[in-house]
Amino acid sequence: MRSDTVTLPTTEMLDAIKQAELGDDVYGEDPTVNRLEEMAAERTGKEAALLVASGTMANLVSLMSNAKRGELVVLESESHMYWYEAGGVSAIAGLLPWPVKTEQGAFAPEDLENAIRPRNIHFPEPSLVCVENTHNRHGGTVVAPGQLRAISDVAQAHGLRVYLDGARLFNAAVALRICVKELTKHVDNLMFCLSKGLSCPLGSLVVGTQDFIEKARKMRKLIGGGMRQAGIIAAPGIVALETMVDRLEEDHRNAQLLAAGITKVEGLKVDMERVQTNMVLVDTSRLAVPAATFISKLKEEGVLASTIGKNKVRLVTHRGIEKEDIENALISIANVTARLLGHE
Ligand code: TLP
Repeated sequence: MRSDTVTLPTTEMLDAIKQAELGDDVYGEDPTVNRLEEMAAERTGKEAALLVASGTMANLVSLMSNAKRGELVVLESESHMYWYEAGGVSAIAGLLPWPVKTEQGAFAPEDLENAIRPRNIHFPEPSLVCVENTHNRHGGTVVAPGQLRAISDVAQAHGLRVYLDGARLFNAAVALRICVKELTKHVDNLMFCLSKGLSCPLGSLVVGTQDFIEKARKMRKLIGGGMRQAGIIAAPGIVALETMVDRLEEDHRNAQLLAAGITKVEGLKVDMERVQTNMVLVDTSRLAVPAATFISKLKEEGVLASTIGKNKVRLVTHRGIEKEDIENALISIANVTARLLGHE
């Protein structure tokens, strides 16, 4: 349960890879890539899409295509782009990240308003606001359409674009039981990942206007991301969009089960309000050891988890983890915790 990125491709995906019609995508001639890009644009209600190798690359080419070097980008202070992308926002895109704190991932309109600095000779030009949905470090929390609209209203009033890191966008739509377009209509452009809950081996899609995607295509080439017979990546992506979205609900049910079980374990805490999709954040601060020690003990019991802070453990449900696995994991979690508390 370290991450939904560990999911392996289905047999149908492997068959689709074998049978994929291929061409050179840098010439725009891979029919399978073209089909996936059309599907991605259609699903999200945008004009065009671009297949890239990873979520990090999707975010990077999007930053480079939305803003010019030296400009300011407003990011959520716990966002993936700010925390986990090796500083590409400044090291490669040349932007000044302006982090803003939130309760559960969605900017409060007044906080966003305060972060957008007036146009002044001293300040970098603000050009972009980035939102993450679902929000990873907040525990897979969902940013609802109303919140996105409020964010977009503030950004628009100041002439800024809104970009969405939708690595787990389909989890958000499934959790809210709405069409994904209800979430994408409030942003200018976005990315979503095939390689997380949707179970593909790799790949992410950047989506937006025709002009934006043309620029992103050039930026992808610039950073060495132009791919040739990329249909072998696109083929499982098509299977994923056709067959893997609705099943995310099962991961969400398992996360609820897991979280509810952990709340009953003395010594551990879970904020159930944050358990909205396929993640569970566990507060281990009552144990005498850091979260890293807790997860190494869990590993000895066969349960893999990750830490996202000194006293915070992240567990992610995904395809391949069944209800019985959750029940077994709960037994291990209870045993390890009892031992650490000296109850055994
Ligand atoms: N997140 C990974 C790790 O990097 C932490 C995970 O296991 O959750 N945006 C968001 C919201 C993400 O969660 C991730 C991956 C990315 C972007 C980057 O995607 P990749 O790993 O494909 O570069």
